[in-house]
Amino acid sequence: MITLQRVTAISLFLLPAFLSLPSRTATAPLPPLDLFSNSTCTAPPQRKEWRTLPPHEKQAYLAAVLCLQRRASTLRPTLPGAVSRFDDFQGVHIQHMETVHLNGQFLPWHRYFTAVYEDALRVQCGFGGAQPYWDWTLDADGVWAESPVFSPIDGFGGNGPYVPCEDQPFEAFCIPNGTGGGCVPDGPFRNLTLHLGPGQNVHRNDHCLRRNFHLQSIQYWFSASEVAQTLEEDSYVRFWRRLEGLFEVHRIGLHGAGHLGVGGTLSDVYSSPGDPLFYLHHANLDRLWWQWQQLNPTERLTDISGPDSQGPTARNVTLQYEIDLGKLALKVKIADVMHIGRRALCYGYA
Ligand SMILES: [Cu+2]
Repeated sequence: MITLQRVTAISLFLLPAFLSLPSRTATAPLPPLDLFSNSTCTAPPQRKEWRTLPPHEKQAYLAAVLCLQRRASTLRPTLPGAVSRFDDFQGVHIQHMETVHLNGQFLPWHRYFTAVYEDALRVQCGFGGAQPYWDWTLDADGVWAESPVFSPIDGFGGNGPYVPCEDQPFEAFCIPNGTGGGCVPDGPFRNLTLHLGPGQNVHRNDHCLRRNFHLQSIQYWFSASEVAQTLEEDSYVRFWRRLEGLFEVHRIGLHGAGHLGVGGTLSDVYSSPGDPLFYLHHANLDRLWWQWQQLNPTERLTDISGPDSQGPTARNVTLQYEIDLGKLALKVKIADVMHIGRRALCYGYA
């Protein structure tokens, strides 16, 4: 069980140290990304599985992510520790984590969040492709560490060296029985400095990207039968609940298994988008939602439900419910993101 309270305590404990860091030059804020500015969708870009991309497309994607990590943050008034545009996305996830997980907004919110990230790679970093996804089931039967997504040459780098949980700086998000825990030692993100996190911290706190592969999560959950049974659920609520899972070892679902199977930064429920693999993992979850919708489009392109929070005053999520990405993007209604090839969105899955 991941203990969230621990991290808040750690963040408060470290706060004075953040305040003494030199501040960066402020930049004029950009308007939020507007995915409606070109709302016709005639040739939707096709999102592909990472290993099917030719080498030059992999390099183009990795270069765009590195570029986003160099672009200046525009959300510093609300995210004091953000340095880069990449941090802005991580920070918005931190700020919204508690209202967009374990509730009915989970899939639409992350669908829109990933699409806005993809849009930022294009608009701010000249990326000409589509957001790739990672079908982890292709790696679960083989040697996880040898997955093409972990390639140090044309992937995201591999596991951190072994560090026991008690020796890791952010023990609250450390999974027992992990095989790593240290900083990612190779690949394009080996020198990545994360500025926000861990946990809910949005003040400057430079640290490395960590991974801590947890093989039991993968072997148990990333099976063809778990995917098939998830797709067989007959309502949005049942499908979403099974897919998202809970933050518990025995009910982590496909979503939780990706976060915990990679571990380290990606297992931090608040600041997991610090690992660029977050977006490939969530694109694959989105692909499964889209597959599920396509099994019965008449009903499922409008099927949305579930509570909008975890508290006793929760309302029911409807198609009219607004998805809030803070100042990252304009608000849209859930109805606007139910179909990936129309309206605010414009992509497909190959
Ligand atoms: Cu999330």
